[in-house]
Amino acid sequence: MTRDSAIVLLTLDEITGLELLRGAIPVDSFAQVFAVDGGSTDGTRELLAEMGVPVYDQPIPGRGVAFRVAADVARTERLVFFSPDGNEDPSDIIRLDDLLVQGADLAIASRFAAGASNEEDGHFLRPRARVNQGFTWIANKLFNRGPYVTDTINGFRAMRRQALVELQTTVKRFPIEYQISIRAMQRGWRIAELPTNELPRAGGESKCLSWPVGKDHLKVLLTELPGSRWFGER
Ligand SMILES: Nc1nc2c(ncn2[C@@H]2O[C@H](COP(=O)(O)OP(=O)(O)O)[C@@H](O)[C@H]2O)c(=O)[nH]1
Ligand SMILES: [Mg+2]
Repeated sequence: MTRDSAIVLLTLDEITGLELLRGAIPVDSFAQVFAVDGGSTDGTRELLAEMGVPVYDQPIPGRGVAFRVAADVARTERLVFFSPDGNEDPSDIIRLDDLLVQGADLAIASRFAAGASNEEDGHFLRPRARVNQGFTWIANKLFNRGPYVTDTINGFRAMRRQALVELQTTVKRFPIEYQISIRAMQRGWRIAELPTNELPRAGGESKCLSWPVGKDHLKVLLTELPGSRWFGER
């Protein structure tokens, strides 16, 4: 039986990862599978077409914009966002959807939960992981009244289509996930995490440049601050 859920592939020049993972994405279990593409020119779009996956364009680039396009075009109750760049383990796709079925409002594949691992494990300084965990700590302090969320930033996540619409997100680029996590916390939504193993990028390059993306996360923190525990009712 297919799930009332869609796999949303987020792509911007991910031909290598997509070729590697195409057989491992559980397309048959889901009612809908589609891609939102940020303007790939490396053959990603052609490969998606060959796989029979519809490709939707976005009016301007950015993952945040892609999330909203996905909410517009999906016909299912639930959405699982999967980025086929090699970092995310496709065997977690169904597990994330299951967390929603079990009652979570937001399901996040966590790179920092007990039993999880992230790309930088084994490195000495782990700068990216530390900055990630710093932003997560602040979000928990400012906005969370529920159990500690260990990864507020990872893009590998699932939620109901209607919940995404309700959050009225505004972020255009990478920190869309941070805004979603924060707004879910503000509303006291049930956030469930799944420990995941972050794998190495398959090919191509990360579009997530540390400094600009870090700055964008700070901006999200500032814009969401009026809804924090400091300003809101306690
Ligand atoms: N649809 C869409 N996908 C994007 C865009 N920017 C990045 N992505 C995809 O989002 C995923 C994560 O991006 P990546 O650069 O790997 O970030 P990192 O994993 O944080 O290093 C990849 O699958 C990218 O192809 C965009 O503007 N639109
Ligand atoms: Mg990646």
